[in-house]
Amino acid sequence: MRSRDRRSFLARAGAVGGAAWLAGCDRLATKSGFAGWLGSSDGLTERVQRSLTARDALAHEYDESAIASSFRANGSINPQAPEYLTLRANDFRDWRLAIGGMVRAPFSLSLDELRALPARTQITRHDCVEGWSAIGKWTGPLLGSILERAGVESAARFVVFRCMDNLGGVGMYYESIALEDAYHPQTILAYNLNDKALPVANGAPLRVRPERMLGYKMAKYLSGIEVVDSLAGIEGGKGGYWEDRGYQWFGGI
Ligand SMILES: Nc1nc2c(c(=O)[nH]1)N[C@H]1C(S)=C(S)[C@@H](COP(=O)(O)O)O[C@H]1N2
Ligand SMILES: [Mo]
Repeated sequence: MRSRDRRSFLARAGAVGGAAWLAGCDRLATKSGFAGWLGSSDGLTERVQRSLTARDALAHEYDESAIASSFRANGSINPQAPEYLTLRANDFRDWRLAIGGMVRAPFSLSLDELRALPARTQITRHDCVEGWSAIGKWTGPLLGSILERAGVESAARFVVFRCMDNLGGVGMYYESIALEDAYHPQTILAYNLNDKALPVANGAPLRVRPERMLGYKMAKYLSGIEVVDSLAGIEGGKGGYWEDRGYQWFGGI
């Protein structure tokens, strides 16, 4: 990133974080007593976790020697949606990632274009709520740099990830994170796992890695990224495939 870009990137990240924090305080101040707190446990978990750990704290990064010999795959591991099979048959040469919603300049990127961007590599531990962990090495551009290029509108609050699989049930997999977590310095769009193109089982051609979050937040098989100000009108309205089925939205670790 050029230093001018970097400065505006940091200013943007700060502005978003500050606004979200103030909104949180506001909610706290206007709630009448403890019952109000309990009534919104998801918001409570998010607030408590955010206050106990610095918002921009980094996930631990490991040495090469810690990398798991084979990275476990979970959830969808072999999507059968016709659109996905067509893209896969041609090694994703016709796939593009669409960036849209509340941005000034929507655009899309091919896999080659993504691979040409400045990238970050990080060796981190993936924690699934089903009770397993695995350490892997991920490479790809910062999500923040992509958002910066699109120009996020000031009223936007969340980034929604659209996926190309449906876990065999109704509704496609999707996920969402707060803008401040999208600008985290370890939130990347990964096209490589352990220095090789992402295998189909782990999300080919592209997945998101918000490293301070649980496994289900790490959406695989991305087709698009949408910037929004509310999650209410999307699918089940809870911000993600598993959230619509009862998982907690924030998913921070
Ligand atoms: N599109 C999509 N993304 C997904 C899932 C899925 O089923 N579909 N499963 C989630 C869950 S619960 C976990 S633990 C991780 C698993 O990632 P892995 O297959 O690379 O281990 O992906 C997450 N992202
Ligand atoms: Mo998971």
